[in-house]
Amino acid sequence: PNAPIRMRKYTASSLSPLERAQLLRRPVLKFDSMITKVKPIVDYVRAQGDAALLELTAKFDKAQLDSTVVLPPFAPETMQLDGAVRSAIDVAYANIRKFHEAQASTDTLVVETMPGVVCSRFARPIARVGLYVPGGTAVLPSTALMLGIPAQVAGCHEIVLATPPRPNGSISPEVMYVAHLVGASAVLKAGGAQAVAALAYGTQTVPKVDKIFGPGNQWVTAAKMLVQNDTDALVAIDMPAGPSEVLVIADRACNPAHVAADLLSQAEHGIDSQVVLVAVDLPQSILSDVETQVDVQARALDRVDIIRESVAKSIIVMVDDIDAALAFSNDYAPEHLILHIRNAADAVVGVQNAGSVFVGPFSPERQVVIRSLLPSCGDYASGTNHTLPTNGYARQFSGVNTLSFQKHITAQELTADGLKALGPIVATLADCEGLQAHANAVRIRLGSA
Ligand code: HSO
Ligand code: ZN
Repeated sequence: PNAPIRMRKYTASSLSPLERAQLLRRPVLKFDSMITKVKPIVDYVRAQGDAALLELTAKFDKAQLDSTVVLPPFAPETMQLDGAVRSAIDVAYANIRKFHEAQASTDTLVVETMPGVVCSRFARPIARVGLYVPGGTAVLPSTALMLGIPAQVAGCHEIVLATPPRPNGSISPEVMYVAHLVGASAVLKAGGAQAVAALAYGTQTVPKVDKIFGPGNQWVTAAKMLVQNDTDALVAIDMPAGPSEVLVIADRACNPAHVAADLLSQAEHGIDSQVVLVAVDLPQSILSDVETQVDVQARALDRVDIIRESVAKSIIVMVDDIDAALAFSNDYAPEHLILHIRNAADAVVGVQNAGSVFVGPFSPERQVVIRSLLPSCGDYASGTNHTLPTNGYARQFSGVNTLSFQKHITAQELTADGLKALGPIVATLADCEGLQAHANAVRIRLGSA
């Protein structure tokens, strides 16, 4: 317990390609074995419905329930909050709502591709969505906000919020209050793979949903991936979520205490979390200050035992310049990217892969106002979403946003002239594919069948 809380250190320029590839990988997640463990649970809930859900909730969450579903209006006594917490949730709600309202696809897109041929695209909400809010080592009303607000803004008809109950059978009043704010149509008191199965297939009392969102432990993630592949469930998922992570790029302009604080903010999420510091030509003295700050600040935190394990999985990579730093970061594709560097705003053009970027610090030369570097602001209340791609999936996934709760439908209209011009082209292509009925559907209208 007295061993220093310290990240492993590497010099980028002396890594072999294999070593570099290994550093870019996250701590191992054994998905095949997780799927094998999760499948019997999913199958059991699918077959037995509520009875299975109640039994598994008693087993895993130690809660004896008569029913797992709570419908609105939610009783005021289930959402009783400290005044300061309620106001903080209200401000966070307003900011997140404002940013997510601006993202909604509301206008119909109309393009005339050739005279008389008009193509259009419009959005509709995904009707029924399931939002998974993890329980476990922390209560997460912020995750309820991050998932519930875009669902509400997109106009989803049914919003089912699932979260594991506490042993006394209740849900934290903070999460219940958020469920009320976002207009949840039901709260499901269940967690883990059993909650995901109930959302995917529905039970006697749990409504089946069309898409499941939210972070979770390995059981939840494996269950989401399993049901997504079942054509009977006909359900989509937001993304394969994994443990929280952050990559900080720091140069000699950085404040070592701030760098350490930001690294620790994500390291405290769980023992699987990983944090990375990319040090740009950092003098040994500043690097030691950062390391000392990590150790000293971590020891003062309640979750020091979690941090000890996540920091042990974490790394410092030393690079010569900002280009090398961005190259490493883009290959790592972090969930959160923090720029503790001079002229940080200029570096953003070089960011190709990241869930969310935190830009700073204050750049005195250009009289730029102090920018917030805090990933904590984005985790809670600035307005951006904190449900972000992890594990390197920032290469191909966006974080959860309002469009995640909408789908687009396309349409077209042809005038007589449009058909006259386009019809022969279509018939030629259909003939070329040997699909006579396609060609015929055009020719019959052109009067040339
Ligand atoms: N950093 C987490 C979200 C979170 N932080 C919730 C605090 N509460 C994943 O981005
Ligand atoms: Zn966080």
